[in-house]
Amino acid sequence: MTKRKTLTQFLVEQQRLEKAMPAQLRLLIEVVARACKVIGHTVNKGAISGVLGSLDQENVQGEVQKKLDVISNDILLEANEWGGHLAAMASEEMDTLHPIPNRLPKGEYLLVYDPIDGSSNIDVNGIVGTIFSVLKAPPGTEGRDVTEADFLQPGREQVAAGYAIYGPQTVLVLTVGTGVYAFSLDREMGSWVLTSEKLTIPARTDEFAVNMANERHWNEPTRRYIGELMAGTDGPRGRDFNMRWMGSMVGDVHRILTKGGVFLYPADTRPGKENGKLRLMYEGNPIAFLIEQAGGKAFNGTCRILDIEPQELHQRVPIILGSSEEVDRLDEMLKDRVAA
Ligand code: AHM
Ligand code: MG
Repeated sequence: MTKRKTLTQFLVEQQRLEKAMPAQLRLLIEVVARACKVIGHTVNKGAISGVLGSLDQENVQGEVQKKLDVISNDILLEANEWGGHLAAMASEEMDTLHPIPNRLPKGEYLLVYDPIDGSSNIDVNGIVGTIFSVLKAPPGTEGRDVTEADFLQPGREQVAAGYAIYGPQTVLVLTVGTGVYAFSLDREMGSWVLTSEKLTIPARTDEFAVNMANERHWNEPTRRYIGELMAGTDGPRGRDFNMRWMGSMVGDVHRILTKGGVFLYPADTRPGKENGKLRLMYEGNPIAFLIEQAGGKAFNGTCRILDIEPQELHQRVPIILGSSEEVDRLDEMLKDRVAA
């Protein structure tokens, strides 16, 4: 049997061969990966350990929190607090940032995460995941308290990003800016093993992922673009497209990283949905980094997601990403509208 590389071996090699990564970052990624292992185990136990269902409380975005949202948030907090690699953390499930307490050693990185992406899938045994993004604390933050403003860096500044997907297999997908790598969890060995290298998204695809129930709220070019895909061989595209919607961005993105496709959670006209549903700092940015590293494109309808200057920790962002031919086509249609 072929001996596969573990995550640790991979990270040490990256550090040595490509000089891509300081040791602190390597250790930080290992801690996050270990926490994802624990979250995966907790998700897997489900009803047996009583973690399904909702809590009688909402997060800062007014969404009812699931028990697993909060449990997974705490797993990441506890795992990362004492390692000495971080200055602060922030997540979808916390109103504001979580500084590393003064009694513990501090490091130079900021960790932002969505502990459970696709929360509505938890109780139905659907795909869920954990998304994370690593930034450097800006110079000058040593010796003072980190603030929310320190987190508000454009996504192109990320030094690492990834997700863990808890599906039929548990897989960690990672970039440190040198391509996209996937590690499967070997439960018998308890380790992440490298199973795919340099994931690449084909430019051309016949698949799209969007919540069609929102169609009537989209702007005209977005409706027209999806209409063309739906028209298949009878429409201007001259070929049939297939649709998939998992209710979990991690699930849809994993499919795109595996075989291509385009994913949209666009802006719409409903109050509060002007910037779509998904959040920039812990959903849009890390996923956009992965998609670009795999040769795909990620934009918000007017610019590259990674170039957005964030204004708030929890701000939302319209998302269009995946195979470049499709992202470019919708980009052109949206530009025509602005020019008209
Ligand atoms: P969450 O982080 O609260 O789970 O919300 C994000 C999820 C994405 O994973 C997914 O693409 C989207 O919300 C699904 O939304 P919808 O309810 O419109 O299907
Ligand atoms: Mg979530």
